[in-house]
Amino acid sequence: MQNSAWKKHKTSPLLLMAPKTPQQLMQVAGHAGDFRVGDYGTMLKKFCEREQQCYLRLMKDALRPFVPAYHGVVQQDEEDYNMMDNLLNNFSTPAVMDCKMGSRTYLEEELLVARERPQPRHDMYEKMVAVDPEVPTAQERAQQAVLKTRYMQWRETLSSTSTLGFRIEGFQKSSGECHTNFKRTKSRDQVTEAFDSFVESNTHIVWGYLRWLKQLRQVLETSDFFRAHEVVGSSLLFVHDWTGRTGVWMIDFAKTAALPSHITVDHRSPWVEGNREDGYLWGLDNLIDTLANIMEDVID
Ligand code: I3P
Repeated sequence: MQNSAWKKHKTSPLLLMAPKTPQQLMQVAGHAGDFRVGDYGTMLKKFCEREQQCYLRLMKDALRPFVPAYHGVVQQDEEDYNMMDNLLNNFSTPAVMDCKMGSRTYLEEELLVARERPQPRHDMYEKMVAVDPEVPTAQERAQQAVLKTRYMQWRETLSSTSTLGFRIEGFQKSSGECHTNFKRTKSRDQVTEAFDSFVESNTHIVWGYLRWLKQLRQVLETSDFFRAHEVVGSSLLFVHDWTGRTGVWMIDFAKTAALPSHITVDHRSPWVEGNREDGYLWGLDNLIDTLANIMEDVID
């Protein structure tokens, strides 16, 4: 359910978990291996202190209804895990989609590290040339490696992250059919097409999602947590099932950083290094407009 990296492992962790029951169908995306099924309808995600700090604050924030309930740290096989509610518990064979929010997918501090201690990565070079062999520079080709920030920026401009402030990472329909090939899904039309496929053209579901997203936007505008954080690499988890039930939750706070008290962000302004803007609300505005357009096209 948390995090976003089925792309890393090619196969959706959802499939790895053989989702036969709602309890098992719990991870739409995420670094495979980071998740476990917990007791009493919970899920466990590999411990990350930054994420724990976020959840502790979120449990006392206006955003609480829009995040999984957090239940503290548990140990399994000598590993620490953050324990939280499995958001899919109340759905019947749900369909799930992971949408990564924001106009930037790496933290400013990652840029600084990349400058001070550059560590070009071969795995990211390979992922890059698999999509477009023309992209690496002569130097990157010689090294057969690229910096992570360079890779992340390239992914942003290739997808709708840079143009719309969000991108579809992947989805799984209730049939189990999995779609993860969205690296080049960039235009509003392409996003609309993908979304329409996810909801199987069911406008009742689109309507449900729109209501959730508009409520979320209202709450974000008042949230103390949101005001005080740079929210990067966080996703919205969309869930619906055949009964028409829908839900949207914010997940994955491993790269959400508290802002120094002298910095304020509006989450809509363009990012320039140092201003810490993440484009989260800009993306949410565009996501809402995109879904609203689907509804208008149906009504027209
Ligand atoms: C991955 C994606 C993830 C990122 C991961 C990338 O690329 O950008 O968000 O994890 O970095 O490999 P892709 O989607 O193209 O597979 P983080 O957000 O946690 O940094 P990683 O390989 O260092 O985990």
